Amino acid sequence: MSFILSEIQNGVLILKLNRPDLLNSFNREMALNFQKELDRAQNTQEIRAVLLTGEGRAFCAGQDLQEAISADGPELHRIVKEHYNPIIEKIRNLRKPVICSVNGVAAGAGANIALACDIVIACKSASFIQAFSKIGLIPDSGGTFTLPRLIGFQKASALMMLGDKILAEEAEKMGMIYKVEEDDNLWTTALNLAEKMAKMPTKGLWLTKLALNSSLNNDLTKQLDLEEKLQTEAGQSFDYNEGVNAFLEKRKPNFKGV
Ligand code: T3D
Repeated sequence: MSFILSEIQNGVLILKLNRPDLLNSFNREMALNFQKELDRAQNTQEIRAVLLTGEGRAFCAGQDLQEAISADGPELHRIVKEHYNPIIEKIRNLRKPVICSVNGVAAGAGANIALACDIVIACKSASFIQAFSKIGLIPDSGGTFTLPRLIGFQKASALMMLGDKILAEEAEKMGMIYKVEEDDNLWTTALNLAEKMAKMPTKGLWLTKLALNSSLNNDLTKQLDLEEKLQTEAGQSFDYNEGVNAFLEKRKPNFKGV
């Protein structure tokens, strides 16, 4: 049984974390398989969006703590360097939108992987826990970068130090995630959203993501220069031409992601 279930549907690569008995916590094999799937998404033209979720009642409980303390498991610095850091880099640098459908608890690295995605929706019963402080660790998987930028420094430091459980509706209110759905509707909503995005001008979405990534560090002048450069690139795409012509001809556009 693979720890990552994957299938392509209508241009969407659906990835399901699949260790439900252990709340989809990550061991090495699962982390490396996940990285391979993200590489596949990057290198396959047919894939225009990625949808990430968890099997069973949880989204992901972070690192498999059994593996972390096992004498023959990978050392802690390798877990961070070889498992989580590449996952976060690959999500942020993926030239396709990544939608995360949080179907239950997202704890530790599981929470921060979800928050690294481009759009995060969660069901009402889902929750987010920066669980690291409870076991003497610091938040990894980009959490110390992402969370203060999403919800502000003060809230982020409190959540990271206290390890409070934040329910989905509260997470939405504080800007941690995009939207909350009723439990029964989550999957349909997430899949519809991913399929819709896969039909959009995905090259433009990638350039938007690139600009957003850089906006986290650039000053205004640098960001304006970058927008000029990326807008020029977007303006040379097939999709821009198609989008404008479809608008003027009053027809539906047929975007190709190039
Ligand atoms: O080396 C390093 O660790 C570096 C990497 C760090 C990255 C990290 O992610 S550190 C943070 C690791 N994660 C956690 O600390 C979360 C641990 N889990 C929990 O706190 C709770 O399980 C939850 C709050 C997520 C859910 O609670 P609950 O009551 O719904 O479920 P449960 O009963 O605690 O868990 C169900 C089973 O999953 C249980 O196994 P059992 O008793 O049925 O055999 C539990 O042990 C197992 N499980 C849950 N999380 C993990 C896990 N097993 C291994 N590792 C886990 N992270």
